[in-house]
Amino acid sequence: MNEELREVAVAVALAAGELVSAGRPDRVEVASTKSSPTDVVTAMDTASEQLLRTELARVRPEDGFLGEEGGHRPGRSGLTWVVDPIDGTVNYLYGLRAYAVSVAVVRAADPAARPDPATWTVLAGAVVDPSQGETWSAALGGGARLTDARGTRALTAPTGPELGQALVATGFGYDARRRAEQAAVVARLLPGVRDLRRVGAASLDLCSVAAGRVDAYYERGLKPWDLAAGALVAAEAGAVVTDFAGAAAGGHGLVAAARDLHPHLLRALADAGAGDPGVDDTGTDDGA
Ligand code: LIP
Repeated sequence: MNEELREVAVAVALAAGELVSAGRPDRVEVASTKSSPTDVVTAMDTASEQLLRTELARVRPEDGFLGEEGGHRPGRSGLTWVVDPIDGTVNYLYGLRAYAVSVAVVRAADPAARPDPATWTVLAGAVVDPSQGETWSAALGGGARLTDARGTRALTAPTGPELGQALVATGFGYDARRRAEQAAVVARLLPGVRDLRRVGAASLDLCSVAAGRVDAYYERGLKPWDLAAGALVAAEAGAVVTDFAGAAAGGHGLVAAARDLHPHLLRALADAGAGDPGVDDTGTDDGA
């Protein structure tokens, strides 16, 4: 079944990816804002989510749906589709190429409740990067794959360098106080690693860990839809994905790294204060 779910995730993510890339106007307007003035929504975010919601309701009518823009609709099957219609919306707004459509299906611990990364099981997922023509996918127990113009290949994450040689990706939230905390962590971590990368789309950062394009990625404050599919791609490729304490990842923290690097990075992040109590730290992964 997980392979069938992977195919559904890939098919609907490709359709939404085509919509947002072919339909991108030369000048993208901000339609509205959410948690802060820099947390923007474009008309394409909404159109992409509507396409995903409609297609998934057609092919999987019993399943639930949780989308970044439209919230949660419970299902009857015990499975819920968790979608980010455009991950990297600010990049999309500015015409930068690093944006993706992320689609995952999860089995939540409590089928009636809003799916929570700390307790859910991701069964399958797909991340479509229209600009690169790349489709990343994974099925629980079925491995991770990358499909591009050269064909489809299985992904196996490298074991990783020692910390001082590690190329680490990270990200910053939409809350200015949170960004100040994240900048302080970066200032403490940076001298101890090779370098940092800020791509602007968690789903692509996680897939880059799976492919060894970076050695690690960490971020705090992610929403369920930012991490659902990419975390499975990274884990199925053999990387380790946890929170700052080595437990299940979620909005309170996510660290994805090559297997041998992960414990060393966890220690360095703890020393840098990445998991310390901070702004807006409600402990819940409530995205809306
Ligand atoms: C983005 C994440 C990214 C984070 C941004 C933003 P969005 O998601 O993918 O990792 O640093 O602040 O949350 O808002 O483009 O879906």
